[in-house]
Amino acid sequence: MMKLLFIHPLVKILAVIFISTSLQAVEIEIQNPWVKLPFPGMKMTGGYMKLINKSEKDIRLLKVTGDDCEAYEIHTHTKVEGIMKMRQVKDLLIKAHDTVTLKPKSFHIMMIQLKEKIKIGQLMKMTLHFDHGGSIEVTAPVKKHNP
Ligand SMILES: [Cu+2]
Repeated sequence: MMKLLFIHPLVKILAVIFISTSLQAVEIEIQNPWVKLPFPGMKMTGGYMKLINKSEKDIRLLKVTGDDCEAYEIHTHTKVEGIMKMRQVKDLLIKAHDTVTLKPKSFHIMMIQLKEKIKIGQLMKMTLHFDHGGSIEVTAPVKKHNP
């Protein structure tokens, strides 16, 4: 009897989370996700993709999580005193009906301290977390460069 009382509310909570996640997933479409093969000996690389906002409202990418490296950061590439530098940003805005492309020398997901050596064709899973509580799981193949 006690067991039933404890399990029941948890099942309910999980169901609510699942529904809100799948609703949000419809509003952002992910195209052509890929992860760059790191330079030999490097444990850091970039994740890239096209983010298409199909909704009436602005949506922000707040953070990225996954199991393949120690940390995922949202980075931009900006020119500081004539030199291109990477900088972490707190979020990434995708305006209503707009598209943001993460690509080399531009916005990217910095994958820091890869746990294992990765190879071309390997599939990397990461979860993108947006404001309004939605998230999307992305599977990105490892490529040498964007085709
Ligand atoms: Cu970076």
